[in-house]
Amino acid sequence: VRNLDQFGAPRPQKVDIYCNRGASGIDGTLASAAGVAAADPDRWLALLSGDLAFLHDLNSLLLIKAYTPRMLIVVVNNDGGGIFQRLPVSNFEPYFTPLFLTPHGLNFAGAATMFGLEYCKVSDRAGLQEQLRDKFVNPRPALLEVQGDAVVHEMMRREFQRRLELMQ
Ligand SMILES: Cc1ncc(C[n+]2csc(CCOP(=O)(O)OP(=O)(O)O)c2C)c(N)n1
Repeated sequence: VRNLDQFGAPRPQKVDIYCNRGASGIDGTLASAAGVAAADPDRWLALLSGDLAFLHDLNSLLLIKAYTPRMLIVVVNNDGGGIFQRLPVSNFEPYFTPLFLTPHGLNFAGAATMFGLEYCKVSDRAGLQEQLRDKFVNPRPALLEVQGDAVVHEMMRREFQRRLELMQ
C-alpha cells in the first residue's frame, strides 16, 4: 500500500480506492473492506493488506463468504511489519526483530480453509498477474497470499527511490 501510494503512476482507467486509517492504522482493515464490498456486491473489490494488518482482523474473514461475493483479499506476507525496516531502529538487534518486526512464521492457507475461502499462494510477478486476471474475470471470495521478504522489499524500495531521484 505504501509503495502504491508513493510510486503508483496515474492511469486512464477509473479505479475507486478506499483506505482505512483506523485508530492507528492496521486495525479493522478486513471489516472495513468487507463493508465497502457488501455495500455494492455487483462490483469487484480487491483488498491489499500486509500480513500483520490481516492477522490483526482475522476474525472478519467470517464476513467475506457471507456478504461479499466478489471480493478478493491479497495479503503480502513478508513475515512481520516491513514498515519498520525503514526506521533507524532496524539497526538495533537483538531488540528490533522481536519487538518491531515481530515475525510469526505463518502462512494463511489454514485461515482460508477455516472460513471457506478459495486460497492460492504466489511468489512472483507472473503468478500474481495470472491470479489477479483470473479473479477479476471470474470474481469470487478468495484469499491470495503473496510471498514476500521484508529485507528484500526495503532494498528494492530504496533502489527504486534512488533511480527516480536520478531521473529528476
Ligand atoms: C492497532 C494498531 N496496532 C499497531 C500499529 C503499529 N503498526 C503500524 S504499521 C504496523 C505493521 C504493519 O505490518 P504489515 O501489515 O505486515 O505491513 P508491512 O509493514 O509489512 O507492509 C504496526 C504494528 C498500528 N498502526 N495500529
